[in-house]
Amino acid sequence: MTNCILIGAPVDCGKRRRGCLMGPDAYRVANITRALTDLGHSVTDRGNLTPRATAPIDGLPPQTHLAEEVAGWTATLIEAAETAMADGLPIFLGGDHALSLGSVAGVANHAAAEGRPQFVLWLDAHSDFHTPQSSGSGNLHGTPLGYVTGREGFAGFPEVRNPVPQDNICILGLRSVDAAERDALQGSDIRYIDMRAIDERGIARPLKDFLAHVEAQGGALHVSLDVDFLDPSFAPAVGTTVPGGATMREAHLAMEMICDSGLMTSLDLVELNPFLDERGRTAQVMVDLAASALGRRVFDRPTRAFT
Ligand code: 6HN
Ligand code: MN
Ligand code: MN
Ligand code: MN
Repeated sequence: MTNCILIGAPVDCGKRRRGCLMGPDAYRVANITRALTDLGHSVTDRGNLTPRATAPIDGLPPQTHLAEEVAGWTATLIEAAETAMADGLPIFLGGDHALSLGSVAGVANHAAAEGRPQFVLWLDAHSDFHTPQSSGSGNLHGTPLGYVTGREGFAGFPEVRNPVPQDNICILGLRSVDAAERDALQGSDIRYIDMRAIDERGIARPLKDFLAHVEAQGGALHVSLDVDFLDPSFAPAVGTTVPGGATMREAHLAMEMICDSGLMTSLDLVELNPFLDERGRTAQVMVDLAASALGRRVFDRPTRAFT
C-alpha cells in the first residue's frame, strides 16, 4: 500500500479569474483522505503551503499576470515535491495549473537523483506549453509544460535543473490549443493526443502505448489532471471549460489503467474552482478519479464474461 502525502497548494495567480485557492479545502471536504484510507493506503495531510517571496522580475511582456507570485510558488513547490518524493506519493491539491511548474520540476529533480527518467502524463483540454513571451493571455497557468521542458523565457524563475525530455511527455484530451502552441508542439517530440484521436481510436490504446513506453524505460510517472480534461457537463467547476471533453467513463478507464500500470509516482489535481461548482460535484468527481488511480475497483478480478 502507498503512503499518500497530501500537499495543499492554493495557487491562484496563474490566471485572472480567482477561486482556485479554495481547491485544497474542497478536496478535503469531499473527503479525499477517507477515499484513500478506505483503499488501505496511509495518508498524511501536510496542510497548505505558502509561496516564497521573490524579487521583482523585469523584462516580461506587459500582459504577464503575477509572475513574481508564480515564481515564488514554483520555488516552494519544487522543495515540497523533492521532500515528499522521499517519503511517498505526493498528491498536489491545487490550485491552478501554475502549480505544476513547481510540482513537476521538483519530482524531476528527485527522479534525476535516483537515476530514473521522469515521465509526465498531462490530462488537459489545453497543452500549457506556452512561454511568457508566446502567451497571448499572459496567464502563466498556460506555461508549465514550457517551463519544465526547459523552454527559454523564464528568466527570474527558479532554474530548471532537470528538464523533462519532450519525448517523455504525453498530453491527452486536447481540444483548445493556441496557434503559437500548436506550432511549437508540432515541432516538438511531445506526444499529443487530441479528442479527435480519442474519438477515433478510444482512450485506452494511446494511453497503453505511453504507459508501456514509461515501463520499458524504468521511469517515474507524474500525472497532472486538469479539471477541464473532463467534459463540463459533469465537471463544471473550472474557469476554462471547453465542450467535448473526456466522459466519466473515459476518465475512469484512464485512471484504472494508470493504477494497473503501477507506474504513477506523483499526482496533481488542478484547476478546480469551487466558486464555480454545483454542490461540490466536481470536487467529488476529482476525488473519485484520484481513488481510481490509487486502486478503487468494482471487482478485484475480471468479470466472468471476460475470463
Ligand atoms: N490550463 N491557452 C490558454 C492561455 O491562456 O494560454 C489557456 C490556458 C489554460 C491553462 O489549462 O491550465
Ligand atoms: Mn523515490
Ligand atoms: Mn492545464
Ligand atoms: Mn486546461
